[in-house]
Amino acid sequence: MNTVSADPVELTDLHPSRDDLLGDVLAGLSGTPKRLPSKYFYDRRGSELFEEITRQPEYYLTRVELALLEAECADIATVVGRRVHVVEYGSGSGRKTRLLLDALEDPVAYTPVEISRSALVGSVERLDREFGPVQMLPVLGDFTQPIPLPEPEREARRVLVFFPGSTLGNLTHTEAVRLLTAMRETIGPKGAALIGIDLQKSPSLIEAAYNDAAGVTAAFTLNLLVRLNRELGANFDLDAFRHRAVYQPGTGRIETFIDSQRAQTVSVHGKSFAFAAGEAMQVEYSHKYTDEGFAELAARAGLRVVQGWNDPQDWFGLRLLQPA
Ligand code: SAH
Ligand code: AVI
Repeated sequence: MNTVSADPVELTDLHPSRDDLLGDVLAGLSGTPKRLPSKYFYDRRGSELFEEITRQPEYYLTRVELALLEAECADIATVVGRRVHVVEYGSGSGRKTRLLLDALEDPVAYTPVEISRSALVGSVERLDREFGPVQMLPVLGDFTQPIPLPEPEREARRVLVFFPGSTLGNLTHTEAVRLLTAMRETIGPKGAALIGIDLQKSPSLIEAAYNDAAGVTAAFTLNLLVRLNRELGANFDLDAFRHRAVYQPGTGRIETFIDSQRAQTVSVHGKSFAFAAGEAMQVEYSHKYTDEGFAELAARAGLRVVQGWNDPQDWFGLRLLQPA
């Protein structure tokens, strides 16, 4: 770990992708079926494309969660209490953070944990300007790995983990329980976690959100191959692969694939990988939850749902968790 000055805010750099990208990609391409981890979508261009996705009419998640936060932030702030240290996983542009920090009474510090350097630096610069008294303690890191929590100068009454966007849904249930368990340790006995979850609804609405007409989600997915070409010296032919996202009602998740359009061989860091015509490489899950399903995941991690807020259509929910 080293700390570099991003004047006036100090950024703790845990070097999230440097060591893992090559090993994860080689392992993922060697398996059957081939897989790539979705956390590697978020280089600078990937973070920009994600923001563009949030502005697509089909991608209801951001619009609905922002409106839900606007409507319920005052209530959430009352339940959470004053002088908290907010720790946010996968904070992205920080648009939702603003609403939370604004509503909370005298928040002490803000620790975003982000894998995307450009998203982290941009959001912290904006938030620092807007929330001067809140100490900014950004961490460039992978939230699936142990994250040492920075210590704020002012003592906080409790830690609040904020994890909006249904980013939890990008993890398998086993990975989600592992992350929620680590979260319980991070918040300690007095802490709480506020998690955004996309709820199960009409499959056609869900599927449309991941297959927008403008093709932004497809560009976001395929940008992963652009990144591998640049950073790992791979030679994926962008015209020979296609994005495909399918909702599986049985598992309640969107499964996103990159399909090979023809038989071809791709070289990554000097190693060759053969793709059959039509072969699918699995690159992302986006789980949609039921109340019972989410409460069960939380319980497996030693957490219980103490309060919940849904939008008027029950499309998206925020759940406040505390140690059971
Ligand atoms: N919370 C924001 C952004 C969601 S996009 C919102 O609700 O709109 C998911 C964000 O999580 C991206 O900014 C991405 O860079 C980050 N992310 C994904 N996997 C991560 C990981 N393993 N560790 C840290 N950040 C991660
Ligand atoms: C960040 N995450 C919750 C988004 C999602 O909906 O799964 C990422 C995304 N993938 C395609 N579109 C958006």
